[in-house]
Amino acid sequence: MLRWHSRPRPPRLLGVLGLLSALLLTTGGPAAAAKPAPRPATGPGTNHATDDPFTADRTSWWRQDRFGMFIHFGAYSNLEGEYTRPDGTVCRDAEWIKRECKIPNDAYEKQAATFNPADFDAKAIVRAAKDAGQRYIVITSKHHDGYAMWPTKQNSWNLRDHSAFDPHRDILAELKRAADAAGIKLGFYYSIWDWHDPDFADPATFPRYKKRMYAQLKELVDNYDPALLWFDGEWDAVDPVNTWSRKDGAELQTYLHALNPELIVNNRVGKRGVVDGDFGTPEQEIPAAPVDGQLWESCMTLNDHWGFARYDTHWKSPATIVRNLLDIASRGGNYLLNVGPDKRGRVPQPSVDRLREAGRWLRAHGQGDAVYGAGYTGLVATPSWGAVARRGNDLYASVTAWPAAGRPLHLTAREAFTITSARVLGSGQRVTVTPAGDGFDLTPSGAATGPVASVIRLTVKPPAAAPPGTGRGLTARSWANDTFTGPPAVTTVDPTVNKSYRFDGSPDPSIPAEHFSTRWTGSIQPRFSETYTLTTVSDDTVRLWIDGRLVIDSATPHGPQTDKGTVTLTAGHRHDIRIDYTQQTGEAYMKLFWSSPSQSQQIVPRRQLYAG
Ligand code: FHN
Repeated sequence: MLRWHSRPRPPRLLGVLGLLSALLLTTGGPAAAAKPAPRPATGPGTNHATDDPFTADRTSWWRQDRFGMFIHFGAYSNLEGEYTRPDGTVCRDAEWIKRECKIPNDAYEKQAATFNPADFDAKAIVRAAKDAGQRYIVITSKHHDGYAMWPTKQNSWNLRDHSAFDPHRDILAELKRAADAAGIKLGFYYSIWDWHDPDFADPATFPRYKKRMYAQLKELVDNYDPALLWFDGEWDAVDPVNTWSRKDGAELQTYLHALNPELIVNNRVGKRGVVDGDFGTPEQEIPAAPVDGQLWESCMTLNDHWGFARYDTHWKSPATIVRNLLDIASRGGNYLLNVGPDKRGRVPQPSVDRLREAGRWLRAHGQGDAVYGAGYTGLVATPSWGAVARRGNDLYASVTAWPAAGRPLHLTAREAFTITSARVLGSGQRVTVTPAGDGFDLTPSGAATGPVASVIRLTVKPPAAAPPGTGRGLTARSWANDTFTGPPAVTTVDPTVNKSYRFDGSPDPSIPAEHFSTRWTGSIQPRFSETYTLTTVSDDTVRLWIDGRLVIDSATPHGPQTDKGTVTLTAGHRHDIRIDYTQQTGEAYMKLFWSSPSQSQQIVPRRQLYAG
């Protein structure tokens, strides 16, 4: 049993003055009037999928902004990456230093009591993010060591009650005010895994920990109004044992969206799955292609540590930062790049300098258009010489290997389209565009515009599109059994096939959460005459036919998974579609996405689906 700290503080018996000071000192102004949290919808008939993160207004800013600043800052920062043991040996780590250096609890608490980030300058941090072109910030509110960076009322292991810091300050409130003033979104990282709370480690007392965790998250949402919650520490672990489950994640998502339906949440709220939260979180890596069935954000360190480590000078170059960002944006992802402030709260100058250089490239010649609001284009294949992102009817070819004089850059087209103009951003040089083989040859007539990357903006005439459809959705027949047996219990018209039933939901209040099935029928109407990729996210089974041909056959019961099939469709034509879906036990999901060279990945929209 981990008994690291005095048990969480019981509600303080505050006198009037104490209560008044507590109200005045709470973050973000007077404490929100106590109001009962709205009761989240659960139970049979509930579908927890309220929108398509790929197209929802709720996620629009996140999908446009592309580039964010991660900040790892906590009690561990006070050690600056080094701990000298009583025997004089030195142990090194950053945010894991308590664990990796086996620091005794009392020694870690003793050092935390000296933590005084007096030089934490929220305005300077926000300015550094803006100078870098980072349009949102995610700061650790509580890492695995359990130390809260705001004046939580749930325990005394926090920056207000256990530090040498000015008790009248609140760095999260300061950062919120500075971010709002600068038009930058603010999110909070929150570790589920908690090395400090004595109730975390024991399954018997874990519910008490969860109660405090929910209360802390409510404090963060109510007092700071974050745009995003970035969970971590969801994995199965020992010392302390981490019993966080998929069901815990499902319940927490429901709770959070009852607090604020606009919140964006990452997939580590659950167990880092395709159905958890709004986006996937590859770490220290860049996926080779768009991720099926989920938005994604690649998070990385700027050196080799998340938290501050005074000896770590292995900084990424501005060129690496920009090229990573271009690759990520061209595959439809976001880039969350980290800084680790030192024990005084200062962001290391080498971080600020490199980020500023990256921002300078983004601001030069409008090159940021290759990132902000840009995304994956299925029209062309990823070239060997750089990355290509699409933004409306412009393709941004970011060239990191400029060709020798007179030599072409080849672009492989996946679908017939025409290029109506080509211009190197920041240069007046002519670019010759020649149809060649399976695409085009782009031949510049001058030099690269710089050592990092040169951007050629190609304005294209995309493949013809049929007008938007007038559909209202597919006919959905659901049975209270998983064999489609007997007359359907309920028949509806579903605007989309976008179902997150999780553990408690079902198609109708009359249908239990387990052992049910749904058959969707009707027609699907593409806007382009192209080869479409249909992607399902399902649990437990799915089979999908187009015009009577079986395109997806995933009939072996499974957990949440993606399956894909391709089919050539004709613009404006209504192709028959049938989907047979079964839920047996446990979680239940069924989502239908499509994509094509001209269509980025999305839940198939209502207007392109017709009942039948
Ligand atoms: O253990 C943490 C680590 O300290 C850091 O916070 C990263 C950032 O995403 N997440 C976990 C490792 O995956």
